[in-house]
Amino acid sequence: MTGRIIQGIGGFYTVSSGGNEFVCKARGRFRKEKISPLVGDLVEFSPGAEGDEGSIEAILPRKNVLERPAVANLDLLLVTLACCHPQPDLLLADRLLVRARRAGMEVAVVFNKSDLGDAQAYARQYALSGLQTAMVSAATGEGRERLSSLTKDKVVGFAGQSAVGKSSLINLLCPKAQLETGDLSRIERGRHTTRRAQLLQLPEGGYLMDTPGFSLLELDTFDPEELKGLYPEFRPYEANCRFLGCNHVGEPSCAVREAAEQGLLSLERLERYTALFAELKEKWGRRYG
Ligand SMILES: Nc1nc2c(ncn2[C@@H]2O[C@H](COP(=O)(O)OP(=O)(O)O)[C@@H](O)[C@H]2O)c(=O)[nH]1
Ligand SMILES: [Mg+2]
Ligand SMILES: [Zn+2]
Repeated sequence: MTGRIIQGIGGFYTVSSGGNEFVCKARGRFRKEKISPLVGDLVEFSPGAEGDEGSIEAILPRKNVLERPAVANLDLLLVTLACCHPQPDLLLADRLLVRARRAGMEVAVVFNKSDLGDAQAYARQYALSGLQTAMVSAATGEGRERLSSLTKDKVVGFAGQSAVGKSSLINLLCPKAQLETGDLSRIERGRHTTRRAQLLQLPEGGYLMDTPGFSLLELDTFDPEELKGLYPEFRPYEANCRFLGCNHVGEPSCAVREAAEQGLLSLERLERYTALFAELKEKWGRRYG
């Protein structure tokens, strides 16, 4: 049988298949081959006889893998921010977008807590970048339809700073999830409510995954020349830059920069790109050190 791993605890995996759940152990050879099954994996398994656990026989090829949290095969990563409380950290959002795109995932940006403030100006930066955005309030339910249309039939992860309301949004879309939500002070004391990856199956199709919040995120070390490729909004302009291989970080006659100055792209996001480029360049320069 084939199914999807939705949870893994202490060597036991819950596999969802045809609306049923099966508890399975991974076969010994996975350990020998040093691959471990991940939440999100599509697997071949044999269900156990009455009362016994089944066993995972094979892991099907992965479409993508995220390391933290450890999860495979996400169709969409929703980078989640709050309109305020906490103040949106757009640089962190850009780091998450870069990371997810490098891992080959689709991305979209969600602003929660629309009942507390107006984040249209921030959302516009991402809309100008060709990203889907949603304004929602887990508290009032505003924007729920828009959010469900983004997540429908997909395996979706929510990522972002602590206390932006990731768990609350999952509860909004999937009330039976009843995830614990926390206030900021509790989180500041280091008590995270979400510890490990777990997929929740939606009755209308698809899966949602909560992730622990974080506020610091370093990019992996990779060639800074690759960064611009993770900003697909630059592509229509790049051919018009004066220099072949322009990185759009202050070179003369840069068409990407000009597009941003004309309001065709977000100048703020281009400036954060420039900062990330400098950071990567520095890391890349001392990669052997
Ligand atoms: N006013 C308001 N508060 C919210 C909203 N969504 C979540 N919260 C509150 O924000 C806090 C953090 O929410 P939580 O879902 O735990 O955030 P997480 O750390 O991202 O999972 C909790 O106190 C929630 O009740 C919202 O849309 N509006
Ligand atoms: Mg949470
Ligand atoms: Zn350029």
